[in-house]
Amino acid sequence: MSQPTIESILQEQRLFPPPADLAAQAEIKSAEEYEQLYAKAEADPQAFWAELAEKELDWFEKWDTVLDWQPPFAKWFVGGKLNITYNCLDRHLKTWRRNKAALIWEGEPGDSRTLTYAQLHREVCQTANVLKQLGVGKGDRVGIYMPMVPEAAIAMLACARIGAPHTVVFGGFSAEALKDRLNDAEAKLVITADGGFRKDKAVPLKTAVDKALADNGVPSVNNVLVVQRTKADVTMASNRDHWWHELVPAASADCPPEPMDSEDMLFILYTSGTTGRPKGVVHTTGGYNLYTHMTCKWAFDLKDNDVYWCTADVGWITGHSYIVYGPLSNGATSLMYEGAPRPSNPGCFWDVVEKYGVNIFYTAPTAIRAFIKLGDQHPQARNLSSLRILGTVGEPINPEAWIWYQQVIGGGKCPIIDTWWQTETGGFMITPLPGATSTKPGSATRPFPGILADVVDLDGNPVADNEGGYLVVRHPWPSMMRTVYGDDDRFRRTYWEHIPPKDGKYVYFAGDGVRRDEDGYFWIMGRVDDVINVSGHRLGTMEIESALVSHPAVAEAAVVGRPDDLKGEDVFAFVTLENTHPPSDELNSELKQHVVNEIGVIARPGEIRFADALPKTRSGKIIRRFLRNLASGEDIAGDASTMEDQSVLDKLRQGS
Ligand code: 6R9
Repeated sequence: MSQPTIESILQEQRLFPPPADLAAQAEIKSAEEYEQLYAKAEADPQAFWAELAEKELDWFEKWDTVLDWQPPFAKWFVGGKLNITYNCLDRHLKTWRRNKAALIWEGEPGDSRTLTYAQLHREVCQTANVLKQLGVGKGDRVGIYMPMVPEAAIAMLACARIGAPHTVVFGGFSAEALKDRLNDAEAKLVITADGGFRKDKAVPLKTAVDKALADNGVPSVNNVLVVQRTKADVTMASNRDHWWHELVPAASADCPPEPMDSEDMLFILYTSGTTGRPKGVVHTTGGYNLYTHMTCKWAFDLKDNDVYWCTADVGWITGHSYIVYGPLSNGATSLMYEGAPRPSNPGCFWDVVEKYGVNIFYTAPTAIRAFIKLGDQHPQARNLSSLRILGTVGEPINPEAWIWYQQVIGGGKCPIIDTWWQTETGGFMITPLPGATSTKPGSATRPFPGILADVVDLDGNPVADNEGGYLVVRHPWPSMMRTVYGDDDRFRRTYWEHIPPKDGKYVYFAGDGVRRDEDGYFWIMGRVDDVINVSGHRLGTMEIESALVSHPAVAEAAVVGRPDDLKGEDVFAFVTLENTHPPSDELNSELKQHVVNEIGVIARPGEIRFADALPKTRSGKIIRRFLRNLASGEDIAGDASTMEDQSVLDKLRQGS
């Protein structure tokens, strides 16, 4: 791993205090209040979380032990019983929120649907009963491969209702990638749709499921439940495939929530790591419910009459925590949008903000940069005055994009909530609180109360202010991942042994480089491992390399990230070919398409460069540092004397 480099954000000095009127009505009203909460949580994290768990969630049975910490394995609220769907649905039915909009959905073609808490509860219960009819029971895993339609959220909640962990696979993943994930989770059933609408096209999904399941590709799957969305022609296998619209409306709406142990698995979500195989990140029930609830409540300062819109896809952790579980647990109105800005409607996001009077808007820096490019005329032609709070997530936001977001979208009056967190952390870890934290463009600011974030070197020693280091967390928190599904050892190695424990104290290694300034603000500098971040999507370089070498023409491949104005980073691949296959433009395009088939469109390389050989150390390791330099058109940095064959570099340079 290389020491992270400090980039231009170092110079950013501007400070934006919380708007006074917003602070006066906020959950956490001042910097002092934040400091007090932080100090209280730091002094006794268990008491801090127990008090909130008691106050904010409904439990069927109370826990005996707040935290059982046997590093690196944590259990929260041990012995407690609850069901997250009770907290997200049933408890609101006893109040005026019964008829409040839980989900507002806008389809890309302009169709829309609103589900009140009572309606959502009913459909979740019916779907849960269908899952039971199809043989799914507590503990069985269910795959979800869906477009952004209400049924995606309903499917997740229906699984949680009966205690069947879901594993949502982003609809942009290919049949191959879907198959790997379903097999790893040994899913018993898959919920999908014929397709979904995106950028004026009907994108097929069911065909990918058919492909993944063909020739007994996923032996554990017995049934497929299919939502009809695009009305595309699909093949329905008898005895295996069932239409949602035939089974769900006919099912009973009576389905009591399964009492779950606080530590029962809620879901598995696959994410990229440093090896070729994606990791199944395991989250459990009680701690995840509490933490997504609290972070959503305090960082977005949810008010009961707010319309809250997170633009993520439910296939990512952001969709899980901040479209579905966090907002619904708070009784909020969560908006889901199926589409994306497209040439025929570059202002579609702002139409949605205006149409529903969105108050809280949460998106990614890559989207913000795309909006800047599309031009100010689109947001300016709409009334965005309802907006009160703006959030961002997924990658470091450059100060220019931050300021544009604050000025052009927020009209200079909305705090920018830059939330740093990960699939593994379950919820926001470092984030401003809108009424309490003065923001600095490009900084995720301060840790959430209860999160003991720190900056250390590779030996675990503290790093001075303003010096780059590794981001770690010193104390377990309720929504931390519990393990890598089926691989405790990988969990331990990846997150808890990079930085050696000191005096028996383990620290969580996030994989990000960071700098903390003199005010205690964190400036995330990006990944320090072989993970690249393309448009906020996490991709393992090894995953893409494995995909490339699975093609018969490829002898060896090395993938690095290249800085990209729009996407943050782009995939750049160096490939050496078998001598049976001469280089050609056709082969170059074929290899790009091969990666799309193996992983999905999000992993498509921006550039593939053919090389005679790759730069390697004497022990045979590819020197990615040099390739990163070459990909971004920089001079080769550092000492090349450890290289086995110096002429390789000269050739690669000439190629560029
Ligand atoms: C929620 C999510 C996690 C990685 C993380 C980091 C990057 C996320 C960020 C950010 C800078 C932010 N990241 N939020 N970097 N500022 N506000 O994105 O989860 O897909 O697991 O990605 O994304 O590098 O380590 P995930």
